[in-house]
Amino acid sequence: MSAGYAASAKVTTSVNFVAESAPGAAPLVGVIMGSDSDLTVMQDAIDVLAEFRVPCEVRIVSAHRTPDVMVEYSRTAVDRGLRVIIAGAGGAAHLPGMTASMTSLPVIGVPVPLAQLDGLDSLLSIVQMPAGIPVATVAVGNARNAALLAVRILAIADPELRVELDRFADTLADAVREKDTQVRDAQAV
Ligand code: RP5
Repeated sequence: MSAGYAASAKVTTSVNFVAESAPGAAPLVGVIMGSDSDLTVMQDAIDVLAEFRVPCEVRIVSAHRTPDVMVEYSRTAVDRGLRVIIAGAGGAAHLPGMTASMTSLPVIGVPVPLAQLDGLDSLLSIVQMPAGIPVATVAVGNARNAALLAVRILAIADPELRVELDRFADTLADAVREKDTQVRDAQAV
C-alpha cells in the first residue's frame, strides 16, 4: 500500500464557498457543476484532488440559470491559473460543452444521473460534441475518474505527481491481488 498518496487535507464543501484541498495554494483545477444537487456525485472528484493534494476550487455554475457566470468563469479560467476544468451536469447537460467552447483548457465532463433516464441523457448531452470543441467525457456518475484524469494531465509537467499516480496504481493492483488470493483461498477449502 502507498503511504504517500493517501495523505490528504479533509475538504469540506459548501455551495457558498471555494473548497481548497491545499489551503492557500492557487487552484489548478476548477470543479464546476450545474446545481448543488450535483454535489453528491461531484464530491468524489473533490476528494480525489484532495488525496493528491491538488488545489481546486468548487463552484456552482449553471449553463441555463446563470449563463453570464458561466461565460465569465470560462473566459477568465486561464488567466486565473487553472489548468483543467472538471464540469458535471445532468439532464440537458450543456455546462461542460459550453465551458469548453470558451476556454482552451482541457474540460472533463461528468454526466450526472438524474431520477429519469439513468444518466443516459446527461451522457449523450456531454459526449456528443461537434468536431473542434472536445470534452473528455467520463462514465455516468464517475467523478472519481474525472479527477484522476485531471491529475494525469497535471502530472505531465509534475514528476512528483507522476510518482504519486504510480503509487496509486500500485494500490489498485495490490487490492486486486488480495481479492484474488481471497477467492482462491475460499475455493481451496
Ligand atoms: C442541471 O440540471 C444540473 O446540472 C442538475 O444536474 C440538473 C437539475 O438541477 P436542479 O433542478 O436539481 O437544481 O442543470
